[in-house]
Amino acid sequence: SVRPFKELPGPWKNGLATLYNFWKQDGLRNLHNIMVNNFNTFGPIYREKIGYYESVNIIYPEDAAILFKAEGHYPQRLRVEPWVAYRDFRHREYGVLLKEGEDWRSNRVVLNKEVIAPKVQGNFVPLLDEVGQDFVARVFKKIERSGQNKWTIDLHHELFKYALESVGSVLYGERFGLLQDHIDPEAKRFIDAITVMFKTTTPMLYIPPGLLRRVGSRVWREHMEAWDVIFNQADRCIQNIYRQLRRARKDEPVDQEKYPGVLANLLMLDKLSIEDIKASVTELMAGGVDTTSTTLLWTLYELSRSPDLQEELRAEVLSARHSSQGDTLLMLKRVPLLKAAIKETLRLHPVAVSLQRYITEDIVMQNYQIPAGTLVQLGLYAMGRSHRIFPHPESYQPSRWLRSESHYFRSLGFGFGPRQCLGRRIAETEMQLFLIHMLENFRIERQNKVKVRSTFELILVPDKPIVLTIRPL
Ligand code: HEM
Ligand code: 2DC
Repeated sequence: SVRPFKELPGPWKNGLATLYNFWKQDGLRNLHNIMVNNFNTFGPIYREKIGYYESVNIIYPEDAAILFKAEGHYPQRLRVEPWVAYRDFRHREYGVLLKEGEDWRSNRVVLNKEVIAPKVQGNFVPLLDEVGQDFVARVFKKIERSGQNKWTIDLHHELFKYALESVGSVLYGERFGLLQDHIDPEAKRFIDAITVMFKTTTPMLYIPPGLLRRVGSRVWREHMEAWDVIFNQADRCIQNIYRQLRRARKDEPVDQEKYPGVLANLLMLDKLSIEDIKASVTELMAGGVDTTSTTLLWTLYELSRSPDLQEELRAEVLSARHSSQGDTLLMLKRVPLLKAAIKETLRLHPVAVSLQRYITEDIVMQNYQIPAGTLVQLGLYAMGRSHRIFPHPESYQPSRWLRSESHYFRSLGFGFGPRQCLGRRIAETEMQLFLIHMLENFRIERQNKVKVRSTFELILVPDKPIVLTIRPL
């Protein structure tokens, strides 16, 4: 028979004791490892209370399927309170990331058509392809300047610029010029602010919102300052496009051929208020930097460790290039192994340590009763590394995604369902094009055999610099 909620194993009886243990284990940077340990100790389902938050944690794909069937019409994930508090404090509108209920849904429906519907990929490809080509040109320049026919570097900053340039070109239909030698210092400030914003979120994650401003006033101040930089920079970009549009309307014709960018389309569509558009476009701009760049860095790291796989991917890319005869959109349909490589990177190195939903109905998982309203977390990092779910989980094998075995609820790097990552289409296109251009032009080699692990800075990032050597083919 089904067992009651109160019999669930796990540290849920004393939230403060768990919070204390959490600090002792350096839980702030180790959240992903603590979850792995908890699954090892308690089994595939456990209940936990850390300070203020109570959740049920699961790891199996079958349970993920049950979870997402119970997410309801307005799926809700864990609210990142410091992000909400910033907006409340500054009287700024929430974007889709933080909206809830009907307000979330009506905004999301409009945004979906502009940023994630399959047909928009055709608009993004020429823009993102150009950014990819510029990145290659920049690498060639660096190689030439080195005088050694190679470039040895920790690419993370270059990738931040690539990612911001990419998301900027799609949102605004314009280039920032971040892949040139001299970049706008404001852009650098924006990039740094996002990293600080993520980093300063973690210490405040388990503290009740009311205490937020009083406790850890320094983190809170840094957090506020980071968001201020992010919002001011985004406001400037948005104002700029808004002005251009108004001028164009007066002076006649907008170029009908050229794709004007997500923001201009949203403004012309006139279905969302200006404040709603600003809020969500700011989130897209901020969400589009560390996420894709980190995933690309992990992918290059893995490819540098598997030269044979790198050759196999290169062969696939070269053959797709040849057979698609200059049609880049078509080319993207002919690189299944490359797409599998991105999935494989997100299996071992997910951006999000977990996916979470408040369930809207009573459910049964692993034979335990879970009441409606409970926060259920799927341990994405732990799932990707579980040998019960993925044979030889430690080995990077993109081809596992092309075999006929079941992939049911196993590839969840971007989340699931109507609340999944809004930037997914941009992220995937941008990452595929980057890897295509890199593989076509360069060989990626590792500098040393140091094993790099993940560390939790709200998103999971490498715990040490990844230094690679890039050589022309
Ligand atoms: C939400 C992952 C890139 C914007 C999410 C979620 C995940 C995720 C796991 C939560 C989904 C859920 O709860 O089901 C990733 C990964 C990325 C990436 C792995 C790249 C490798 C981006 C980019 C953007 C972006 C490039 C912006 C252009 C967003 C937004 C949401 C979101 C706005 C909130 C959507 C909503 O609540 O309706 N992302 N993301 N992400 N992401 Fe991403
Ligand atoms: C962090 O316990 C760990 O895509 C918490 O682009 C639970 C949690 C809740 C929401 C997750 C967050 C974690 C990680 C970062 C995510 C976020 C939802 C969206 C956000 C996954 C797992 C991210 C990175 C967005 C950020 C956009 C923002 C900069 C405007």
